[in-house]
Amino acid sequence: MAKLKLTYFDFHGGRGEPARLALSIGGIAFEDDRVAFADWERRKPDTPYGGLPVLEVDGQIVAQSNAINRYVGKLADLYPSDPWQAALCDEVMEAVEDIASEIGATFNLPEEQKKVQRKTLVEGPIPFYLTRLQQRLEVHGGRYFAADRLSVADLKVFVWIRHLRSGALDHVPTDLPDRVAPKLVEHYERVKNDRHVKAYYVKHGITG
Ligand SMILES: N[C@@H](CCC(=O)N[C@@H](CS)C(=O)NCC(=O)O)C(=O)O
Repeated sequence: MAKLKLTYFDFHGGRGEPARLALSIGGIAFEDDRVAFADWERRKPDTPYGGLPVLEVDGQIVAQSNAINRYVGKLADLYPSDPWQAALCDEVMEAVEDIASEIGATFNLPEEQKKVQRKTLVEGPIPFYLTRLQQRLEVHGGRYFAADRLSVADLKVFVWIRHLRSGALDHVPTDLPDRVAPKLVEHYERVKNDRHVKAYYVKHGITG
């Protein structure tokens, strides 16, 4: 078995969390390398594109969260083998990436600008992606985004909804997903209640 090291920031969310979850669900041993924000400037030049996550596999590095998600999804049997279902899984991960990038662009703005930009996101792009993802979920049976079973796409959406509802995003109402995409919140609960996902958060001391 290859030796895996997944490097991401030291919090329970973001672009690295779906891969952490997938590896844990699959029972695949990996080094969970968590970078403290204070160490990031020093470590940034060692990454291929100046961002995290990165995954080291037997000493070789792969970057880009969705490439990592696909790779670990294959290892953990959380990525569809059927090409069409795989495309549906990819579609959803890229859609989350689109809106996550828009939200990410507000992180380092001065407070007033951040407030304005987040208000714009709350009035347009965030509800847009929530409702469209909900539609795509329903088109494909309403339970999971691809192949009617848990995949890395579900984990990526789960992590995004968890972030939106967490209160960690200033100026984004925590009840936004519940108001505009209740079926997506049901999906979030479905993933959250998966026994492996539950066990992962219990192991990390996170409840609720
Ligand atoms: N397209 C990349 C984006 C990577 C990215 O921007 N990651 C953020 C964390 S979620 C980051 O490293 N931010 C710190 C920085 O850009 O200096 C991916 O999907 O992995």
